[in-house]
Amino acid sequence: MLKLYYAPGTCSLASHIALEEAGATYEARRVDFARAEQTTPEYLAINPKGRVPALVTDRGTLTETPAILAYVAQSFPERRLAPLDDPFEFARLQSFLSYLCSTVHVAHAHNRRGPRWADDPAAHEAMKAKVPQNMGDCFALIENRMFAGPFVMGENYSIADPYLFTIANWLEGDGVDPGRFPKVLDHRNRMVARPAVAKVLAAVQA
Ligand SMILES: N[C@@H](CCC(=O)N[C@@H](CS)C(=O)NCC(=O)O)C(=O)O
Repeated sequence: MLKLYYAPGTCSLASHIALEEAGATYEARRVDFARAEQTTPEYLAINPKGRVPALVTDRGTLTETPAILAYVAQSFPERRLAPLDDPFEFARLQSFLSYLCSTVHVAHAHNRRGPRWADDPAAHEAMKAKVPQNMGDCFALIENRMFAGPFVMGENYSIADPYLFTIANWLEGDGVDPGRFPKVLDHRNRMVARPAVAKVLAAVQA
């Protein structure tokens, strides 16, 4: 059975929702960040990166949200969570996932994870101060140029939707007013109403 290692409030929410939308049989295992469980030898044996998400499959462990999302979409093709038979559309989808992973998530991480990039406390403060602008700029691009509507990639719900939802939930904490992005905010509200999303949110917050 698939086993997802997750922590509340993190990017693992996207993979969690995708598994639920796919109708997958899986076990969700919480990693306790308050105890720094992600740094323990036991967890590092599962994911040497010391991060969530990690998805344990019968063929090995997958990490990196875009890879896990694509794996879920390809493993449950009947759920149509990605345009699997269209190379160009699938590449467009991956382009969106990659942007969230490598640019938007990294901009967000400068809020609390400054010690990854500098030792100087003043540098941490400088990085933190830049987060609202960088996250605001990223979401302006998503709102104005990337979000097709009604779902991220257009008419069809896809693995990009839980990923955008997950990161859009960080806006307030990053000092950005989500009201600046009406399409993203409307999408966030519609996502909460989806049964799979409500189920995962309830489980994660329990
Ligand atoms: N590129 C990875 C990023 C994973 C990542 O940074 N996860 C964060 C939570 S959002 C984490 O586990 N942080 C724990 C830590 O830094 O100690 C992905 O997209 O899956």
